[in-house]
Amino acid sequence: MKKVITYGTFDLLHWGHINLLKRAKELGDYLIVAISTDEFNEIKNKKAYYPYEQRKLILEAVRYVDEVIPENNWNQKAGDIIHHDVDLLVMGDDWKGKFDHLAPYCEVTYLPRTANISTTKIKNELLLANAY
Ligand code: C2G
Repeated sequence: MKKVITYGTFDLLHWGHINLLKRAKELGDYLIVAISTDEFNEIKNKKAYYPYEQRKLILEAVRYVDEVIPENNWNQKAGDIIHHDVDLLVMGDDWKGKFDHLAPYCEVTYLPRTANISTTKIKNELLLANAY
């Protein structure tokens, strides 16, 4: 069984996230998503709209996702790969090159980001829409 892992905040889950999860699952048989905790998001300077428990609940409802684990820090990936017996790490290509150091532990693949959608875009457009 080919196990795939990916990492992210996955706030205000949108079709760009779904495209990533779908493609990641298609590259293996089992997809683990390590979702950033609220504490780790502070370190990432990201303020998620939904707290961790809600983002986890939503992700667990996605057909492509087999397991959700917490992402607590930048340094847990090698341990996760070993502990969960992961064969492939998948990330959007805004991260291209950033995880190549994990190649000794598993395959690393970067997939093209989905254009014209992001959590920031959603927030900004909602702000504008309600500004006038
Ligand atoms: N993504 C995408 N297309 C978009 C938006 C996001 O393919 N339009 C991908 C990102 O490249 C990432 C995943 O969806 O692989 C999750 O995106 P974020 O929630 O923004 O994750 P990020 O904050 O980049 O956290 O240790 C890694 C970090 O936790 C990644």
